[in-house]
Amino acid sequence: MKSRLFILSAAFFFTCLLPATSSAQSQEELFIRGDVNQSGSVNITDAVLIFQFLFNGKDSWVAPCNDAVDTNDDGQMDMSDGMNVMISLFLNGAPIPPPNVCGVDPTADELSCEGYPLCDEPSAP
Ligand SMILES: [Ca+2]
Ligand SMILES: [Ca+2]
Repeated sequence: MKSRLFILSAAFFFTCLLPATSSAQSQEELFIRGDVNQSGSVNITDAVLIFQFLFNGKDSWVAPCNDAVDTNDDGQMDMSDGMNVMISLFLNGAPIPPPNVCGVDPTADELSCEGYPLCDEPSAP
């Protein structure tokens, strides 16, 4: 009887608790906001990629980290994100919100970051 209880408890643990733990970790993906192409810096190429993504559709290019595309940190991926990069770079606009070096998203939103290998490297910026 005790062994059945143990097996049921172990099955409950592995089916219910472990997936919740791994999903919580994926929300803490490190990234650099605005560095869409993961080059280590934010420049005009990132703005071009954002516009390409928006105008040509997801078939033209898939953003691996939607949080990096959301350059104004409003929880949406739209034209204002590409414009925000251009204004920040060329018109002395407000700086792009953090994280400006590898870090987690300080604000809660529906966007995810499925992969940002640049920040996984030991000498990440
Ligand atoms: Ca970049
Ligand atoms: Ca946005």
